[in-house]
Amino acid sequence: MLSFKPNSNTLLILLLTYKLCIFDKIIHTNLKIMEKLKYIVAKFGIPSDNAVIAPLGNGLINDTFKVTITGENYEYVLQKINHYVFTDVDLLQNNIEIVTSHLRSKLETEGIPDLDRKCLRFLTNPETGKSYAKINDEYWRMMIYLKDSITKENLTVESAYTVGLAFGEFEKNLLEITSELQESIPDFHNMEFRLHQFNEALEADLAGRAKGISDLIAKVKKDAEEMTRLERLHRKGELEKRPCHCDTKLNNILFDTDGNILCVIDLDTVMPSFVSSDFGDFLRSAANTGKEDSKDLSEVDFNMDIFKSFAKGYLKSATFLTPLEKSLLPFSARLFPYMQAVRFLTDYLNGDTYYKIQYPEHNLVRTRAQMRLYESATEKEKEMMDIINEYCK
Ligand code: GN1
Ligand code: MG
Repeated sequence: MLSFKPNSNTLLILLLTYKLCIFDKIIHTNLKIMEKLKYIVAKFGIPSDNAVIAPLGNGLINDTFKVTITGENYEYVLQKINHYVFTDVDLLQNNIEIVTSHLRSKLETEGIPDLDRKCLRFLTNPETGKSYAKINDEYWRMMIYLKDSITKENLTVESAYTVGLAFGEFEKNLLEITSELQESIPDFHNMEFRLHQFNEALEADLAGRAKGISDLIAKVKKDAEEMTRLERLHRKGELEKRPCHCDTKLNNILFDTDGNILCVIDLDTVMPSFVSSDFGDFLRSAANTGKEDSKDLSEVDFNMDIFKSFAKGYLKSATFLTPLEKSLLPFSARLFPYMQAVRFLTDYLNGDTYYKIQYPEHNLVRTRAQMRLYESATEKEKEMMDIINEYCK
């Protein structure tokens, strides 16, 4: 009987052939993905044969691409809507259309030129007249890419003031459409609801992860009652909801190359909420001296200089705030790292079904970083209150 004994050359050739096959498969899959993306672009009436399509941004929910076509005046952003998160796409897009057309007409009245650089514009699917296309079981939308715009991951103390102005202005501009907007994710920033989801996940312990995190569970439970303050004030009729952005990350603001603010983006979660949402969630990312997912917790601290500057700008433009809303701003700066820690931990317990992760423990690492930020903001609550009182004099 013949037996096959590979020598080292044969092994090398086998390995190379294997690698080439994998490489070929990757190229083939990428080509198929590219064909699919071009097909979707064409659905919006844009000739896509020569389109160059590349991933854009680092969102945790939707998939986003930049579309460049030689000879075309505009570049575009193509986005797959995560419809497991935004389950009612019609409601979602309806909110966004109300917001963008309202903001656009305000800017027009003010005589602001070059509106496609100051306000998002979504393309219409000519077959349905809607601002999205349903392709099999996926939902896609396309908008104009703002030329020469940049996002920032880090903020200077000076620009925190202008960003504060911008978010206060954004909320103020939307006050007239309060009754027209619906919740694109019901109970999105409702702390009672998030704690309820956490308790359910803990009870079910689907991924068998509860035993390793008793320290975090204890921390969540210790402050749970205190952190549901806004819902209790709302029930008593003392605190109302207003249109908020509800995802005020720094990278949801587009700047021009000179550092001027062009426009607020990522309008998926614009909905009625407590103004704390925008104030607190912005500081959650911008006032963190570390990263949302820092492994080294000594990097994470709540930066009071950013707080001061952002609060000053925000209070200047958000002239509609009630005394109660103003007095809740320091609490908001604590609430959002806490709420995000609860949300990341819930997803960790559920086996990572909501947030995109880059490694198995990612949601746990994120939770620890957010909890550390919460603790740091808590230590500084009194100092924050003194600053707000000073600004409001
Ligand atoms: C999600 O995907 P992105 O970055 O827009 C999440 C926010 C969280 C954030 C944490 C709809 O936002 O609420 O604060 O991740 N959005 C949704 O990074 O859940
Ligand atoms: Mg978002």
